[in-house]
Amino acid sequence: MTEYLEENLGTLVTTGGTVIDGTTAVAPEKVMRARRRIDIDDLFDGVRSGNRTKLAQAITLLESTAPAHKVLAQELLVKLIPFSGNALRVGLTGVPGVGKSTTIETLGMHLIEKGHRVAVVAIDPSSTKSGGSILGDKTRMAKLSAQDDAFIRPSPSAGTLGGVAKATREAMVVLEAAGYDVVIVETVGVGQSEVAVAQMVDCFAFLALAGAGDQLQGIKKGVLEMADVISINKADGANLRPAKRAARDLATAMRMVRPKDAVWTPPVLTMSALEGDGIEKFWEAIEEHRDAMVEAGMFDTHRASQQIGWMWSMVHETLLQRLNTNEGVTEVRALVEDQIRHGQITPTLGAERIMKAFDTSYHELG
Ligand SMILES: Nc1nc2c(ncn2[C@@H]2O[C@H](COP(=O)(O)OP(=O)(O)O)[C@@H](O)[C@H]2O)c(=O)[nH]1
Ligand SMILES: [Mg+2]
Repeated sequence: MTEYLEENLGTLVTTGGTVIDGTTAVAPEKVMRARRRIDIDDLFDGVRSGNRTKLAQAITLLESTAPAHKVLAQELLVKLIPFSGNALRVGLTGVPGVGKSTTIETLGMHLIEKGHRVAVVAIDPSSTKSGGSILGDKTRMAKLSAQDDAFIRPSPSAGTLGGVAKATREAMVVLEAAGYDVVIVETVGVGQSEVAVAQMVDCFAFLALAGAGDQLQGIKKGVLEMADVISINKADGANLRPAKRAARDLATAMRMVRPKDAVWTPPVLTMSALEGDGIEKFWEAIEEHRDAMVEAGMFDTHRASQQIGWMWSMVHETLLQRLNTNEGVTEVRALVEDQIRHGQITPTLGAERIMKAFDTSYHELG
């Protein structure tokens, strides 16, 4: 079995009968025991044939932090990857209340009418504390969630942003292998989650509102730099004119933002997710962006560099985990902190000592 894992999972190293998945040593017996309960071939067949229960189970497996499950999850992914990659991946962000869920409901129904199959996943860093907010409001997506051609998955409610982002990327693989050809990743405009989503999608869409007066609400320069499509939502009723004006102002402001890709200027649109006006144009802009990227030969290279970036972010996270649990570091950390507190050594020297303790202890283990 060890050989099998080595052959199939580049990420796994084996040492003395112990499987190491980068962070945790997993005893082969544990993997064996988990394998008796979880049938990877059965999950694979279920996902490929569009069985929703199996699909949900597969994603749950990917979200699991149990070391033995992680091994099985990677095994499932390796089988599914050849069947993935065929969806248009769209990120959607904006402050709470801007209308993301409403947009997904209206857009999702529009896409299904056009013959697409739509999957929705979420990254919500607040869900760890609040017990889930994004997509918790399935009532806003009542119609979409009742569709056979839609699959809606709330954000995993536990784990670090890195862990949740990993689970979401991997869920995308599974959803694509299940035949969904549009995957929408929703996030809130909080912290680093927007960056994480921008790094896993083909098109990053940003929703904003026209505020009281002529102020634009909830706009950070950083998010404008990441956006491929911008839309001012709630352009309806008395809000229509302010929304149009806000869109013009924002389009002007966008000229000051460094373009992300030379071949594409992010359009600033207006729409009413509630009434449906402008939703079609919103989708057209997303498709035009894709076409421009494909034509420039940048679509696939963008995805490839995302994959490489993803690998490095996992390396960083793993290193950090190892550092935090390293015995040598644990031994010296209190002393080093104390020396810095009393001005006996500089932070630079302290960092050197921590790293030396880490290196030494790490090599001794190996
Ligand atoms: N008037 C108007 N209200 C909207 C529109 N889109 C969303 N809303 C309302 O704004 C509130 C928040 O919408 P929601 O989709 O839950 O926002 P989210 O937090 O970004 O997901 C709800 O009461 C929606 O009905 C719109 O286009 N026009
Ligand atoms: Mg919502």
